[in-house]
Amino acid sequence: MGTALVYHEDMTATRLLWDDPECEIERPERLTAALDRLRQRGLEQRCLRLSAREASKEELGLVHSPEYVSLVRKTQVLGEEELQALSGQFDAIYFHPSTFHCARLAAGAGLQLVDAVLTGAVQNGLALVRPPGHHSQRAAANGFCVFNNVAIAAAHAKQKHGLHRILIVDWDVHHGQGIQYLFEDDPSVLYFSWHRYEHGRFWPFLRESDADAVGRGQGLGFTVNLPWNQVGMGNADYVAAFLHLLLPLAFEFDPELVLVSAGFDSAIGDPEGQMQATPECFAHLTHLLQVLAGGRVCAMLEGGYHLESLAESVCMTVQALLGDPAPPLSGLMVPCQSALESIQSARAAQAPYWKSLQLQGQCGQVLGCRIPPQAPCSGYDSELSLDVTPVPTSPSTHSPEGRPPPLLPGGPTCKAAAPAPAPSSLLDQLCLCPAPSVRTTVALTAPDITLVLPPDVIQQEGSALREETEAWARPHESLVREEALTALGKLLYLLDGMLDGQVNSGIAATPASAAAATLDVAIQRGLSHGAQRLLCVALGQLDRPPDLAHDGRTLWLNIGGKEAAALSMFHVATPLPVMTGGFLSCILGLVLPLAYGFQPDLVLVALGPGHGLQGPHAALLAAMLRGLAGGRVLALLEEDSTPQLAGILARVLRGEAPPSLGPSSVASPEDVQALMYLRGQLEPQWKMLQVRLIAEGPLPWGPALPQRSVGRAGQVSAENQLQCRRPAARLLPAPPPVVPSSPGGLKSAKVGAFTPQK
Ligand code: X5A
Ligand code: ZN
Repeated sequence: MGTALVYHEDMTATRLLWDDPECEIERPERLTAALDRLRQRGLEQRCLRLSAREASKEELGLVHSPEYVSLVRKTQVLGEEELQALSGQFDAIYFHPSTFHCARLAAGAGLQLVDAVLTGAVQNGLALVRPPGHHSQRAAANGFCVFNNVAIAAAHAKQKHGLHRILIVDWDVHHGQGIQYLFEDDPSVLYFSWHRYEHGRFWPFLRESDADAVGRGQGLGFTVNLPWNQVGMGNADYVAAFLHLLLPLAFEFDPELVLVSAGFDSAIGDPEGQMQATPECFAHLTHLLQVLAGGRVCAMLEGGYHLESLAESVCMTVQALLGDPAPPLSGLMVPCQSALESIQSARAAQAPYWKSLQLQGQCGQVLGCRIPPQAPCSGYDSELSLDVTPVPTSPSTHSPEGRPPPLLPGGPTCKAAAPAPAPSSLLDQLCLCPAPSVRTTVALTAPDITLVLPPDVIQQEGSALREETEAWARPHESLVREEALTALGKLLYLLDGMLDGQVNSGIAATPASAAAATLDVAIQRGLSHGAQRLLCVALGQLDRPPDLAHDGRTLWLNIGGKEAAALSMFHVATPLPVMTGGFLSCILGLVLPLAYGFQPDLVLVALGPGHGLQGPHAALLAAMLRGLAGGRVLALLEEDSTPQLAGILARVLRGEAPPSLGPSSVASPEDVQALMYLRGQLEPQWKMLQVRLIAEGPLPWGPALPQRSVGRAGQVSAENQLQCRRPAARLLPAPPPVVPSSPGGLKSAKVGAFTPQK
């Protein structure tokens, strides 16, 4: 299934006819700049192009009053002076004789996109529209917006497709107060907006844009506002907001559809937003949303006034929708103090309504913390700079100042000197090189596994040279057996393909008895072959290789250990959470913050003996880890894993959405305790873990938690089912077969000894 791009060139017609400094930034070139860049990058050609239609009177009536719609209709025949006079009755609005036509196309484009996604014609898509919509209200135009495109699409998805849970993510830098007003008491629409607020001193200057506006009546807790009180918010702040606020609620809500009010005035260079997030950040935000709702994501353009920044950010969004790996984020991944305060106050305001926030809140109190004085945002008054893509990771990304401090109090000595800022690091290359032609390769050893692989996933036949394989195997007793050697040879060949940039991601299998040794070799090989920072997520009974250096080049994370323990900041173990809710908070609250903070250029994820992970959980983990290292992820499986597990991993690694997990369960007390313990240990060093303001300096290291048996994620007891935040469950109707699918997608390619799967 592909990606739709909905557009109509008529939407370039509306424009400002008189002098108005506030409105002049909303101009036709916004659309043409974005579209031209999509064409230049070959992205438009990979999408299913849909020509926008006009929304009908009835469809506009889902959200707007009939009187307002006819008022806007009448602007078609007004002269310039009358248009200007009418415009003056609204805040930040201009009308043009073409406004009614354009605004009906903009709303219609959203409807077409939602129909294409909900009928199964495409997986996801973007509507490139003008005028924008999210400020528009039942009977009022506002902030360049005439009809509320996203709100109309949501109402339509409910009415025509029978949906019960829709998530709206408004990443535009302005508060979409229009959407908030329209769904304020509606529990079937969860509305999330972050916005420049500056304690109420930024447009639209509304008290109800603050974090304590959480909805009303039945809709309490279904409005989520994250006000930014300083400008200069960047990649780390945005990712932290997703990991620690939006995504926990979104998983608990379990949406059937995600609508994005995709304004790019929240990107660097924009004159309205004054923020610092780089275009690649939007690939990550999109990627993070694609794990929801089975990947049904409909993005609709809102703001975005710096043409260069807008065009790049639109490309990043479409790339992610197409399933391409996200380029690594540049800059230090340390959220600023003001962002942390905002995230914390939104979490506090929402905590009464969301189980996923409650348990952690309690633990925060147990740990006891004091609030440090406010620090300014990094880069808050810095000069705007927007690199023309590709944006190379600046050497400062790798500088020691940004790395966590070298020594952990109480932990073993570990030298965390930052890896030398090698100009040839994979991370730098990732930014400069085109994506590998082969996206995913599967190197399996058991030929009897009948894998149903997507056509562009390559089955690898090749193997490393025998002598080389034996040399790597020599120190390991468990690698002397012939089967283990064969598997290792294939793994080394695949790993080399990834490190040399021929292949993006892969899956390799190994006999269970050789899993630990094979992983050890894979780490050594990765580090000696160009990886600067290697993240290893080991599930099940896999011990950290004994001679792995504590030099900051490897971050070892074991999920499935007996107890939660941080032996150093680069060596972390946690038990496998028992409940789905615990698994999710482990991923969002521990694994991804560490991973984003570490900025690896290679990720190994090993499902070792007794990993206990169910397919959907493994798929979610792999899908989310794919956001790191430019998608350079190697999954290591046991040979006797089911074809289903290998198949689902192959699909998410090539960019398909993981299946949704369904109703969530709350985390067990043990899950929460383990997570809180590790956060307490690691927060001082890994700033992306922070969800509350903690004391400057390290927290005291407490005693290790008592041992507990290894549980299984996903076993949900009835009393732990969450019902309250999930309005009436109802399955989506089976998508009827519809129209042509996207012509895009990567073709099978033959590279070296990689041969296409039949
Ligand atoms: C859609 C959008 C902004 C209006 C700003 C008025 N509107 N000062 O970004
Ligand atoms: Zn905006």
